[in-house]
Amino acid sequence: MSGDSLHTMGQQHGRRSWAEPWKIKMVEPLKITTREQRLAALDEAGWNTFLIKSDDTYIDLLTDSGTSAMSDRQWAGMMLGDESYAGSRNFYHLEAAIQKFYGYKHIVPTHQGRGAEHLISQVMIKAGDHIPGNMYFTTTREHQEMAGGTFHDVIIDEAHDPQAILPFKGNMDLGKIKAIIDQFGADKIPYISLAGTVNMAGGQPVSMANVRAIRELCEPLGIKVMLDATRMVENALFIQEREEGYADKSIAQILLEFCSYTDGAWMSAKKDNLVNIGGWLAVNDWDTFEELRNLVVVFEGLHTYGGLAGRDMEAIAIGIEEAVQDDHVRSRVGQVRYLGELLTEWDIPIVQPIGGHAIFLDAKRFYPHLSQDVYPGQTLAAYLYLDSGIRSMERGIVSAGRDPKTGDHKRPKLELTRLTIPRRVYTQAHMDVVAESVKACFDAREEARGLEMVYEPKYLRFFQARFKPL
Ligand code: PM9
Repeated sequence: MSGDSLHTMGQQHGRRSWAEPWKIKMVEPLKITTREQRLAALDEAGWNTFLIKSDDTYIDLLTDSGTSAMSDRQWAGMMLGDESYAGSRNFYHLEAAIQKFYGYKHIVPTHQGRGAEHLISQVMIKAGDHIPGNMYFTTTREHQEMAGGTFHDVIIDEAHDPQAILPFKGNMDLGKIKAIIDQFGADKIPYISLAGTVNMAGGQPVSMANVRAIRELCEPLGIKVMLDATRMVENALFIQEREEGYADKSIAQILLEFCSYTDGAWMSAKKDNLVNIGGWLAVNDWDTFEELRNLVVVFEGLHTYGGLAGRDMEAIAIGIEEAVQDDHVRSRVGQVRYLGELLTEWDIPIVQPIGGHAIFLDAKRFYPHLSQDVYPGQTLAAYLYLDSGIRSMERGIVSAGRDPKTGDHKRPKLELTRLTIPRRVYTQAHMDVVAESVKACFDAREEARGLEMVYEPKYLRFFQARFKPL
């Protein structure tokens, strides 16, 4: 069939679909288990999806972290790894890619995002400092608290309401930042912790107008603006789609402009940068860079590898360039939307609007008969696994942990179960299977009983806690 007749056919049928901008060169078989096997696996894993073996998992939506499929160019780059201890050429490729696409001056590689969070927190935060941020992230806040800081959530109120429809639900409330400045003084605020597409709020974006306003407020007061750039590329797509003046700008242009309003960034390259391991820190200020460069050799490795192999740095450098291609970002977020729209059509409660990297099931509305004390988000993740072997992650009271001062549970308003879509890994047919399994759990929702926590680790308890069904 000629190109012309294909085109005519599309018009006759009145639809033009989008498709992934890649084809599959290598496949990894998936294992389908029986319900009995899954029940045994759940019992063994203490009803915590983090403790289930991946071999017992069918479609793995635990996280989009380190789970991307790399491209043939990235794999080819791996073969060009320069594994010299010092001055690996791949470091310079990585440095050049970050400078070109994110615009920062000085770069420190780290083994992954939390390695970068550790270093930046130790260098910038003093005991008694206060850090305003747009909703907490688990590892980010842990490092800020371990460095002696107190985190304050300054995201707009609507971000805590899963049903509030706003284009930029990840925005910070400037009034809340001003109140913290008034209460503690600007000298007690080393930086604003600004995340692109806010993970715990459902992957909700921040507008360009908001980052510009934050910059204008903070710069005269000497408060730095530091970006968690982990999913900033996805944030750029929302700006292109929703913010006036950006429809004709490329993702790369939007990313560069956004970063220009910030003083530096930390990055889990395992997400947007399309690799299985890696992270980095980038700052514009030389003195901060010098301190980071001194500290990286203590915790991560020499400042030209930071815990990474040369081949890993090469894969990140190539991944950065692939990640900012408009067709890539559109199809990545498009797949998330496809799943979200199916669930919305079936009246299944999810966080709206649909975010960038995941669908967040609203466990409070899914299981209205379960109180937060019996962990509805964790329960839903367990029942979904039991139904089909699909693995998801709790993002509610278990993830929130305990208040370090009082020891009480932190009780987030959002009690969610996250279906996180790895990049370039699953097809739309997989999304259909996922949606149908969620629907089966929704239809059987009244049968769900909650869980009891029987083992609670001290730090980041959601990773290793164990539960028993009630
Ligand atoms: N995020 C996620 O699944 C990995 C597991 S932690 C539950 O969402 C942000 C916004 C992240 C993030 C990790 C990190 C830490 C920093 N910021 O996992 O250490 O979403 O590379 O990055 C996970 P690393």
